[in-house]
Amino acid sequence: MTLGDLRTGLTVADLKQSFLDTLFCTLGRVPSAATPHDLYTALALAIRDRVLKHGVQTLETYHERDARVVAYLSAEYLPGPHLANNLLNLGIWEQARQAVEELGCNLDFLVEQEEEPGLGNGGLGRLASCFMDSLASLEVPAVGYGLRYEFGIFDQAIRDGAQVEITDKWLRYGNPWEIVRPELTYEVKLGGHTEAETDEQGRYRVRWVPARVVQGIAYDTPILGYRVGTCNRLRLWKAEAVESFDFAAFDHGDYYRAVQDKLVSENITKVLYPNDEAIQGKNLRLEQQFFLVTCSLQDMLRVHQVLGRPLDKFHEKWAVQLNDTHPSLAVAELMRLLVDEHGLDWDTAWHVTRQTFAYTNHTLLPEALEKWPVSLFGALLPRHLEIVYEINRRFLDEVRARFLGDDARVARLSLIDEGGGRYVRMAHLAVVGSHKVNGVARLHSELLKETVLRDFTALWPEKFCNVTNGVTPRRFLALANPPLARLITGQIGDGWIKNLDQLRDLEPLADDAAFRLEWREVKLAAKQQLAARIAERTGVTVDPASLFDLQVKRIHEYKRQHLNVLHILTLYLRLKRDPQTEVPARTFLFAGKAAPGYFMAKLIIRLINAVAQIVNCDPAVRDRIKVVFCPDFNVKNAQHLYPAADLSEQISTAGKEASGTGNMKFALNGALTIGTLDGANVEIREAVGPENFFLFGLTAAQVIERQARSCQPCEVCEQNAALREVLDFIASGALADGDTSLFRPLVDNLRWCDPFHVLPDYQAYVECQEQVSARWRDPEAWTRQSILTVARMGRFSSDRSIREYCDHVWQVQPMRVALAPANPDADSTVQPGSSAR
Ligand code: NBG
Repeated sequence: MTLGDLRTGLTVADLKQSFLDTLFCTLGRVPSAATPHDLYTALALAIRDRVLKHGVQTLETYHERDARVVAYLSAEYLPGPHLANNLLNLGIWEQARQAVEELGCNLDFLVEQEEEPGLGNGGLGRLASCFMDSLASLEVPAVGYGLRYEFGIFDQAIRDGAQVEITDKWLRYGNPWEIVRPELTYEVKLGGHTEAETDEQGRYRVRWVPARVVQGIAYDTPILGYRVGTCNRLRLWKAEAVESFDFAAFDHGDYYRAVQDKLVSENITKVLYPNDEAIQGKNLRLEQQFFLVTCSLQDMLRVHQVLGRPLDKFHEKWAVQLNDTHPSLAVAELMRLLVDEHGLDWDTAWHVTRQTFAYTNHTLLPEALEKWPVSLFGALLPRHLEIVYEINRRFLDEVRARFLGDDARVARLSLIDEGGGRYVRMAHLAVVGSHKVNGVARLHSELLKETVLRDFTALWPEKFCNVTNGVTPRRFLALANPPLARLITGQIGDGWIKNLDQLRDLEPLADDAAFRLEWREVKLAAKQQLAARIAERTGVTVDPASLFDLQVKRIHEYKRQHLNVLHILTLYLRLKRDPQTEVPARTFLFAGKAAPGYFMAKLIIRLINAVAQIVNCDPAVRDRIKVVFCPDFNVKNAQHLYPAADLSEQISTAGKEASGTGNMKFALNGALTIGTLDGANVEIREAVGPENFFLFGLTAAQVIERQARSCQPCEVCEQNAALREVLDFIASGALADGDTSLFRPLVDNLRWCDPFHVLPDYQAYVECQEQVSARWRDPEAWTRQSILTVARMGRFSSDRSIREYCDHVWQVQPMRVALAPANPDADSTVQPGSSAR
């Protein structure tokens, strides 16, 4: 059997025919009756055919050559729309444009129809997707495992200045990128109890008798690399009822209960948890985590066995990365599968487990360090609790032997937190069960070793390393900013797309006045486009010639959007008092979602919108400063924001932002950064040069020291009249139609607690912003710095991050996938049932 050009050919004629055929044969439409979404779907399916050709070839290659494979385990992914990315990676953007144009359609319009999978909260999920892109582009054998949430992160609307959450029905019109694999289903046990017995050979065996069983079913999405044969896959699990189990469990005829069971089972992958303050203790969340790890590990074990490999060599073929603690149950689950289900002895299984896993920590914030009440854990996963206890017993024996009599240390290291209530500490489980642990930026990795994982560092110093995050230049420059990509490619060729260090060749052009002019024109065009989108979506008009000052990311107190607001109000009050004040025109743009249960974050959104209301309407300042909150920040919308930024706000409290990746996306698109010494800012500043980075604020060490001295925020207020004036202004009700209660919690929190050190950084921030304004007045100098920034961002490609993981964590080599010609003459007879797919 061979595949014809119709399904795989890349010429305009092939694509055109394929598009029409798919529209007719798969969707049952003729062009005249098709909706925009039909047309999008037909094109997506036609392109998917091309991508799948790579996918099939890739799997064959991995199996034939018995590849060592990276399995990235993540509860979140934010891939963004697939169509445009696949066109870019296949290198057929122009052909596709022409093909649909000849049929009277516009490619940009079709691309715009795609609804993105919002299967993550923010940076962590987007990082997972950048990594999937880089793994494929670097030809590394890999699979991503995750959850197919029916409802992803909520869509955000702004009504009367406040966030409103709208259910994300992303699957409503179907998803052309996924392929369901009904034959790949795994049983997932939940609850119940365990029974111990001694088998015929006299071995101690434990049987888990669950109270419920559901099943996980695989949905695959192909992840194609950039201009390579490699196409890896993202395998997402959906929960379903095991009908045979349901129906056998009770009297026949109890149809309604059977249906009820189906509903309950499907709940597990119903919805993504927003990263609220209090998700811990939510049973369903623990069910999700277990569901993810058991399906994924059973899948890996199945492949391993189909290929005839021995189980005690599992770790030689799989390198499993735990993306934060969400999948850290995998440590206990692999032990259970190997010992209970496959009969390995404990020591062998433990060796395999530890060599298999590595763990990435993504936060130091105490509220985000997962711990589960022992009672809840034991009720859902009785066997896993026993296994955790056994791992802990053996581990603490080792600790006691090394640190004789140091009971405090034993308590600190234990997998069980006993200080008031008993909890399973998931980070400890992940560290004990992994051979490598990394943070996501140099500063973060250092702080990790000094703070939350300090005792582990003393125990196993060699286990800890750093891999600074990166972002994919395909999506965040080539795709998001075609005019800038073209300008760069026109000068230095397109090698930068695969090797971002080549941007360095732009450096000499910073001194070229003609190039600087082109650079400015590209930026201005991006700002004009964004201005048009803003006018359309919010009704606010902004001046593309003004300085575009952007802060886009999740709304959180530690990220300090409110510090940004204090600066805006400072300018505003200054302009009110003295309209002659020289303030270069600035447009302040915000975007980001607040967790639905995070009161203070939602109040910050209200504050931003209230300030926008006042400032944008006040004739005294109009045209000097404008404030806009762009609703519904997601990957798709973000791609319009980064290219239009002049200034990138990275102003988190030092020591709190593990890395940040938005900081990289902005700088890669030529924005200058104003920021603190936090997360990857530190390394970005080093790379672009301190003269090209607006630095302010306390260092992480100073923050810790202030905390130790329990400094009072009001002391700062007493010494700073401008700050007092701004806080009084907010408290006065002037931003809330005279209502003094609305923003009181926010002002009081700053005045009396200020847990994120906003006030002590205020003065430095305002002064630093004055330097920004001064620099902006010199467009040539600004442009020069913008070019140099881009030229020096090569290090922040996620390709670099992935190479570091490959070399220092996974020990995995790339494997070239040779593409068969479009019409292979060779026999490719299908042999059913022989596969390790
Ligand atoms: C986030 C950090 C970011 C970091 C991303 C990706 C979590 C738990 N952590 O600073 O806050 O860039 O992870 O590493 O979402």
